[in-house]
Amino acid sequence: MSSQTLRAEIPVGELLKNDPRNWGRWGEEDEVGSLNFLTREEVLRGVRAVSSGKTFTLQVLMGHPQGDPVWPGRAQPVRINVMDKGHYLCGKGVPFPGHAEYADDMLIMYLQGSTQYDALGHVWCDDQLYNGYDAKTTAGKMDKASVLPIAERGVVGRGILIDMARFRGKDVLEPGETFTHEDVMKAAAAQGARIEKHDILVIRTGWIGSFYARDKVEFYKNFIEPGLTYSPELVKWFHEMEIPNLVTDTIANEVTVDPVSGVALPLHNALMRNLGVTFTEIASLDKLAEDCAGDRQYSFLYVAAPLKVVGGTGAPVNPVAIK
Ligand code: UVW
Repeated sequence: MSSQTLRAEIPVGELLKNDPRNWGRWGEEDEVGSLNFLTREEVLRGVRAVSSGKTFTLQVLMGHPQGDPVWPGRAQPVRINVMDKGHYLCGKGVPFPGHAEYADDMLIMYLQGSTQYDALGHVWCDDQLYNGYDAKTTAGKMDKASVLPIAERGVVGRGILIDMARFRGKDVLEPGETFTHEDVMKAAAAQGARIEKHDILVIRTGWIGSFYARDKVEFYKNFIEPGLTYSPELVKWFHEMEIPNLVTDTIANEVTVDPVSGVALPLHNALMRNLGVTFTEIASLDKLAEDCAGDRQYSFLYVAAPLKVVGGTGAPVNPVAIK
């Protein structure tokens, strides 16, 4: 997180002090939060959303020729070949009995440097993570509320796409453009869709899709993404709707700095830390959105499981939407 973007006017804990929390709701040892709402019945509700069998993968490319969208200050993923035909040609290939040859490579990246799930403990305030875990448990690796329990559980349920960019008549929302839960419901109504309790909420802004066509210096200059903006009413709505997972095509799932309070990323604390809503960021939603606009079917079975990284603050994922 770039410190230059942080200019909180009030402490985030103070801003959120009257908001609801789900701490203890699923026991003192819980580490998957609102994913507990995704029961077997919810999986079957997701399956009932499938009608055509069309599938869409929602991860961005890793190693795109135009660069990969990452939070300012995070390095690009680097993939390195450590074995290929070139090694054999210059006598450095590993000889196998029978003369089979192979290519091999490695990837160095931020675990949050692609489409990814945040661990519930990824962001905190007042020295406490989701469920009240001590922030000192993050030292060295995340001993509590890491991405691993999310990875082991997996995320399956009914997803619904809200195409906020299309609703506003744009290809992509403006930098810093905000929207509320009420806008989300209005966009759903305009789509002829209804957000149901326990839906996995997938919101398209067009932002990540636009990244590849933009000048990168411009993209990162005065970096401020469009997105949902904090209000107590929005938090109450997420709480009452029991939303298990928020998926967006932005790097951080919310407007970078709340224009009212000046707090950076307050929803990471209000939704993820306090309610246990899992965050999926940097999703690629343009193809899915195009198809939904075509057949007017905005709901689908959503299936995802991040990589099982022990102690990880997050992990890459390639979610699949099945219509
Ligand atoms: C930051 O650390 C900025 O948050 P995220 O990776 O969740 O976007």
